[in-house]
Formats: sequence, C-alpha cells, structure tokens
Amino acid sequence: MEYIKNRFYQKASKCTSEYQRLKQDHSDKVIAEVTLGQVMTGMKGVPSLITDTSKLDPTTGIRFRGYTIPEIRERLPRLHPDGEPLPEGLFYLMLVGEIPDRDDVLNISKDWATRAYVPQHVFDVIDSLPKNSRPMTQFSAAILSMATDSIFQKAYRAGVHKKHYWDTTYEDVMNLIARLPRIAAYIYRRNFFNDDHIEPDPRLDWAGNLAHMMGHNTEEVKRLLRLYMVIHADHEGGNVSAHATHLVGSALSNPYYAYAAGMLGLAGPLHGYANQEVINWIFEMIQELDTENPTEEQIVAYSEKTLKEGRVIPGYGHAVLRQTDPRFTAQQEFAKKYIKDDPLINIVNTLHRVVPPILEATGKVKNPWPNVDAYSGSLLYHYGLKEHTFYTVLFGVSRALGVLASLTMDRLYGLPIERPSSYPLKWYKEKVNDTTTEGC
Ligand code: HAX
Repeated sequence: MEYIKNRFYQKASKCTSEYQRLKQDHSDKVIAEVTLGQVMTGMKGVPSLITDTSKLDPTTGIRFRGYTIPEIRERLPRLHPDGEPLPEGLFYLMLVGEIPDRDDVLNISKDWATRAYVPQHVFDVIDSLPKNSRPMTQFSAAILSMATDSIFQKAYRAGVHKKHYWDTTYEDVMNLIARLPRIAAYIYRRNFFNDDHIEPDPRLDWAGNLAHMMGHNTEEVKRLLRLYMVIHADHEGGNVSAHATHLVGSALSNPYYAYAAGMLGLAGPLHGYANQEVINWIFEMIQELDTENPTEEQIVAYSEKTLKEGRVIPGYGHAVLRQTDPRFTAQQEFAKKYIKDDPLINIVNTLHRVVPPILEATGKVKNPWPNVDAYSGSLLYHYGLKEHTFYTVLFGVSRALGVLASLTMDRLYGLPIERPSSYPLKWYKEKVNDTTTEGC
C-alpha cells in the first residue's frame, strides 16, 4: 500500500525538519536536571528519548498520539459494530499520527496478508530447538533468523544515502509485522498441539488470522486478541522492550535485530514475562489453598506471605504509572461484558480489591495498583488459551506495532547512535561530596 507509506513520509518528514531545526538552534539549552536518585533508580523520569507514537501519563495512563485507551476503543475502525478496533488501525495512528478510516485499516490488513510469507528456514530454526525451550526463546530465534531477508541491510551494504534509510526500514517493518502471527502460531501449535499446524487465511485480519492459526477460530477469541493486540502495542519509549529496540536500532542494526533485542528484554519477569508470573502465582495459590474459590481472607494471607518471602506480587506496581492501569480496566470491562462467572477472573477481581492496601502498607511500593499483566492471563485462560508459557509471545507480537513504528520514525529523523555516559560509583560519591567510606 504505497499510499500509506507516502502519507507517513509526507507527515513525518515535517517532524524531521523540526528535529533538525531544534538540534541546530537549541542544542545548548538546559531542559532538565538529573538527581542521583534518578540515576540509582534506573534513570526514571530522565528525559532522554524522542518517541512520537505514545506517551505515558502517570495518572491517566497511555495515550497513543494523544488518544487514551477508551478513546481509541471508541474511535478506531472495527470489523463488527460491537467488536474491538483492529490493531492495524492503531499501527496507522502511531505511524501517521491520524485516526485512519475503515478503508485505510482494511488496506493495511490486505497489505500485511500479502507480506505474510515466512521463509522455510525460519521454521527450520524453530524446529531445531528443543520443544522444552521457552516459547520466547523460539520466537526471538525465529525473528533473528529472518534477518536474512532484511531489505534495509542489503540497501545499506549497497551504499544507499542515509536520507533513504527510513524507506527500506519501513519495508522491513511491514514484512516483519506481517509475518509475526504465523511465527507465533507455529510455535504455539508446535509446542502444544503436536506440530499440527494451520495455514494462514489471507482473507482474515491480522489478529483474526492469529486466532485462526492458533486453532481458536471463534469470534470470541478473535475479539479478545484484537483488544489484546491494541492495548499491549506501545508504552512510550523508555520501557525495556521499546528502549532495547530503539537502542539496538540506533547502531543501524537491521529491524529484525532491533526487534529481537526488544523481545529479549520483554522476556524478563519484571516486564512481559509478568503475564505468565501472574497466572503461575494464582495457580500456586489455588494449589496451596486447595480451592478454586478462595475467600478474601485467604487471598490476603497468601499475598502477605508472598511479600514476606521476599517476592513481588506479579501484575502490581509500575515504574511510571501511579493509578490502576487503563489497560487493566479495559480488560476488566471486557470481562464484565462477556463473561458471567469464572473462578480465575473472580480471583483477579478480588486481588484488585485486596492487594493495593497490602502493597501500600509496605511503605515503599510507589504504585500499589494493578498493571496490564494482572488481567490478561485470566482472559486468555477463560477462552481456552491455557498454555501460559506462551503468553509473553502474544505480548511480543503486539509490542511490534509500537516499537517498529517508532524505529521507522527514528530512521526518518536520522537519530544518532545512542551513547549515554557511565561513571564508576566513586565519581557519583564525589559529585555529592560524600566522604563516608565503607571500604568500597
Ligand atoms: N510486589 C512487591 N514489591 C514491589 C512491587 C510488587 N508488585 N512493586 C514494587 N515493589 C517493590 C520493589 O521491588 C522495590 O523494592 P526494594 O526497594 O526492596 O528494591 C520497591 O517496591 C520500590 O519499587 P518501585 O519504585 O515502586 O517500582 P520499580 O519502578 O522499581 O519497579 C516494577 C516497577 C513493575 C518492576 C515493580 O512494580 C514490580 O516488580 N512489579 C511486579 C512485576 C510486574 O508486574 N511487572 C510488570 C510491569 C508492567 C510491565 O512492564 N509489563 O510488561
């Protein structure tokens, strides 16, 4: 769909001029100060990245190009009047900066369907890994193995002018996103359905096709996956998966390498792996208490015990958010609308009531409220996607939309290689005139 690429270029190249002008005219202006505390807590709040696709507000949550989750659920085109918006529309919004119309979205669906062919060697790479290797290991290896197809890399080697880097990046990004449902579903069917694979159906939308290839070909699962793919797509630029993609991409590594790096970060338990941890933790609780319907008191006691053991309560807390995550709320509303009574969802709702005061009482947790991962597993489980070791792969497929739209933008801006400074601990000590010595 050449017109979408052109529309992106027309809109985004104006931002490129602004970027160049700002750099030239204002580079010496001070925009923020950095405290030692920020350095020591993972650079929280230090403005140092340019990301246009989305911005995270601590109280109102994520805004995609200015639109909140309820707004995009209301305004983005959908296939069915009472369904969820198509993730293709969110990708368009993040890339172009405008709400697309229905034709734009259907055209992206068609474009991705035509780009969805996965070379045989990618399946061979997946098949060469032991079946007990984690789905995220298989997913990342598959993405890396596709770098053989990178158009950006070929163009770079052929000596293309740097002002055209964005063009081949765009092509790689569209091919990569288009292929992800096939790869994810292949890993799913390999691991959990004895290699009984299902061919893609090019008439389906991106998320619908994923549901179909996973073998969950119902309108309910398609609707859930559309919601899932929308809400997990982006969370501004500083989270580990987005930042890792950007960082590796800043060395002009091809988009397959950059996105694979992001996925390796997403695989960590403090990030995307938390969606598995939540379900593991709840099942441990059910097993230990020997009931699928624990009382509120039992859930409180189990949560307190987890903290005493020096573990985190998965699905709670956030580095930036200071309120219930609107991605959690969107899933809660979805469950309220479509699911009558489900023991797992009942536990998740009880946790929502009891965990925040418990975390608040520790006096150290900055955000006691639930994040996106607190709900997602229980919904997937309800609809029959019970294989929780796979959940982070689903998160990864969705996250491609935001981080790869941003990477395309990075290349159009011509952002430089990222290179912050590091110092020994001693240097920071001197900076704050600390003369105490502990023998370090
Ligand atoms: N349970 C217990 N302790 C928690 C906690 C939780 N859910 N959340 C934070 N804390 C603790 C921290 O471990 C930290 O303890 P120490 O001072 O002893 O190191 C203290 O509270 C202060 O942490 P914070 O400033 O509030 O939080 P951070 O910005 O450091 O970390 C995390 C944010 C999301 C990593 C954290 O809240 C956490 O570990 N949560 C549980 C795991 C989780 O749900 N991760 C998914 C987050 C969303 C996401 O990225 N999804 O992909």
